[in-house]
Amino acid sequence: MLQNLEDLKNEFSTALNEVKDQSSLVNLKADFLGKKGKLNNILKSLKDATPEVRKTLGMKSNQLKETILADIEKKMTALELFEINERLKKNWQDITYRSSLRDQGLTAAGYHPVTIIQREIEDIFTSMGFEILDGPHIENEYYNFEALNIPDTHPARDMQDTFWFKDMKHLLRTHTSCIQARGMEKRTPPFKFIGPGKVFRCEATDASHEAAFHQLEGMMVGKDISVANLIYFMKTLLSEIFRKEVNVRLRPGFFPFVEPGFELDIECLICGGSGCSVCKQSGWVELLPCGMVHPNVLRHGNVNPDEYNGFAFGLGLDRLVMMRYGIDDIRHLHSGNLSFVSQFKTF
Ligand code: FA5
Repeated sequence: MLQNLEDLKNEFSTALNEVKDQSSLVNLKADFLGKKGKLNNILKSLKDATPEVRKTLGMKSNQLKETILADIEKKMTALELFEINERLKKNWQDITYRSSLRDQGLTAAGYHPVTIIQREIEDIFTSMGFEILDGPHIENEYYNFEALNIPDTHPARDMQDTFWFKDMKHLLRTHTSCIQARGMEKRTPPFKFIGPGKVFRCEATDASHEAAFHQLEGMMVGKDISVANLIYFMKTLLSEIFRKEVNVRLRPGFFPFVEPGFELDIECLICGGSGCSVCKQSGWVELLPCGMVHPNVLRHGNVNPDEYNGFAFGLGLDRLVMMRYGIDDIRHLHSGNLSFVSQFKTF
């Protein structure tokens, strides 16, 4: 009988090795440990054995039962894992947004062209050691005007038609220059940063004007910074963005927060300079006003103008995007039209 138990153990090991799925394993368990199973058959014959043999065989058969149960449990866990992996292999799906859209026969939309160019500019400036700052869309008049050397009664407040809140103290920021006013306060020179974002003006729209558009502010403050430094950074920006020679012109421009101030225009890439609705028939597009930071602005930012100076610029991001991609109306950018947006790719 002991030999029978030993044979049963070997038989079970061989059978277990051949089991390839969970249902066969369940059957195997019933075959060996079930009421009418092989182990019980051996135990039935115990009734004719002597008490000593019964005791030894009872103990041995219990041990065998425990071993079989443990082996079955181990095998069950391994089979479950194997079956899950097989199912995963068969039913593999790329659940990323793009491919699930593709599976449904839809074309994935690209990034908005303003986002594409903004990120390119961020890369250009961070590679030159600039930080990227952010600021609130709802501003108070201090950061939008006063800190930028535009006091309450200054006529320059009318240069940018403003959406005021009812309290007449808060407004939708009219330019990203507020980011320079805020950024300066929290830094000690030397520092340099850019600040991209949406700005809002209460003005009528046309091919090159929107009421909500994007600017990208830049500021560098340190010792002995010159107009030559400003021009170097502007040239680097334009050559990186356009990757070809573009004609630019620098002319004097008035902004209360810079002295001297300049307007950097780009020859219109829509009409090649011959005149169109984007450049208002002038052949040039106002793109990049800039200048040397006014001492009063430095003072508002707790920077001593006798020790430090700097430059600032306020790039018109939407217009740059229009020039880069040859878009002949700014309103396309804000149309929310997916087939328009999905045409754009990075270089
Ligand atoms: C300013 O907003 C200044 N804060 C820029 C500046 C910063 C000057 C730092 C000096 C130093 P301006 O109003 O010109 O300047 O606007 C800057 C750029 O934004 C323009 O050159 C133009 O490219 C773009 N822009 C202005 N108004 C609109 C509009 N309504 N729609 C689309 N783009 C506009």
